[in-house]
Amino acid sequence: EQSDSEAAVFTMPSYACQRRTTMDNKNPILTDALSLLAENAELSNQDGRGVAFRRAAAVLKALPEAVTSMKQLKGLPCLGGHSQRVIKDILENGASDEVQSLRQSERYQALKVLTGIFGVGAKTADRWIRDGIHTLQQLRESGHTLTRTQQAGLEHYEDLNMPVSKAEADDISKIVEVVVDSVLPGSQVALTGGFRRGKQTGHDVDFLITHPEEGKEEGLMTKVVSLLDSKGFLLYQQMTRNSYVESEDAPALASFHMDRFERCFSIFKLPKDREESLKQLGSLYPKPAGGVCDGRAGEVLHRETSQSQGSHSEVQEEVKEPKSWRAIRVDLVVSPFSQFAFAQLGWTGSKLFERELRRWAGQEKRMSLNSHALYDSKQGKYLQATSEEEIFTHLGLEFIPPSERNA
Ligand code: DCP
Ligand code: MG
Repeated sequence: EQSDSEAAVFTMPSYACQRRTTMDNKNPILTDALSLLAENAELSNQDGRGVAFRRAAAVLKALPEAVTSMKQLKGLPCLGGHSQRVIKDILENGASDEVQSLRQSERYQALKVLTGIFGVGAKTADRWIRDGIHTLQQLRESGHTLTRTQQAGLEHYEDLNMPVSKAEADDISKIVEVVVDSVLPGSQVALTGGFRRGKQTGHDVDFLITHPEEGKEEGLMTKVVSLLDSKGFLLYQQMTRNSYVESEDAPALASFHMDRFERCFSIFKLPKDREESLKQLGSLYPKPAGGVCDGRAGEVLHRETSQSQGSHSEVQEEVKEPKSWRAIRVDLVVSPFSQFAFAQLGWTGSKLFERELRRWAGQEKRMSLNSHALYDSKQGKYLQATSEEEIFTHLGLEFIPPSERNA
């Protein structure tokens, strides 16, 4: 009924944290093109341009319908000249020459391959490309010294570049829950990152761990990681203090608590067979009957085990050995309970949503937000919060649930 010239003119607020962005993207061709330009800018150390393209893509992701004509875009924020040119090309010709030739360029493809190695960023990849290295084979033969992280990344390249499914994320959740609960009963484990936003696949699995008694979480990361390791679940791990605490705010505090590791980048070794995960958990599962701690995680595992028993075949295992496990990137973050809401908000993403929240706080409210706290410069004090909802309220924003933070 609506002719092209009458098509709705869209409007929307300019910060991504003022908008609801679900996984249901009505403009995937346009947003893929703009995301590719963003990615290329980021890989070329042009972060400003990268953000501009990310913002433009995010605006289109939040639209209720597919764009059919340039006229509809008049009232929209964040669409600069370059982005508009790309959108126009795609609307008129079905594709953008600029994006097509970028996608096919040798440099872009080499950047993709090399930064696909865990531990390799844009700068390293750029240096290698200038040394004539464009492929993994060339890198292996070059004799370049690799960091421990990069060695692990190269070794598990194929697995780590295969998207992680929600089912795999759930399997890992159960393992992490059982291990964390056995190290410190009463701890809470929450899935964050893309899976919390409802994504069906991800490049890694992100967890946030805390304990309702403030202070009990100290030293937890070290214990969790060493138990996971001793049970054979880790191929690689690197524990760090949060860079914010270390570099800016409280170096003295960080070194005072000797064991305040807050973050762990790891590569999980996930058995493809759930039964095998149970065997590996050994005495941690099932929980001893009548134990003090609740066996919630254990129960879930138990139920799924009895379901999978029918398909389990010992004969198959003896025929040639296909790899019985898969490497998956897992990030663990430990947060004191008093900071948990800030950590949840800060680690759920999307990356652009986070960036826009911080920009909103600074530019519109003279506040400073990170994954530990919210500081109000006007009142000269920190604002406490025990839920994400409260933080949105402090910021003067309508609450946006995780499933609508897919900017
Ligand atoms: N995060 C951030 N800044 C960083 C790293 C992470 O703000 N430098 C936050 C936002 C991310 C979340 O942590 O959404 C998790 O980071 P990921 O890189 O794992 O991103 P996602 O989980 O959103 O996506 P993917 O599915 O690719 O893992
Ligand atoms: Mg993630």
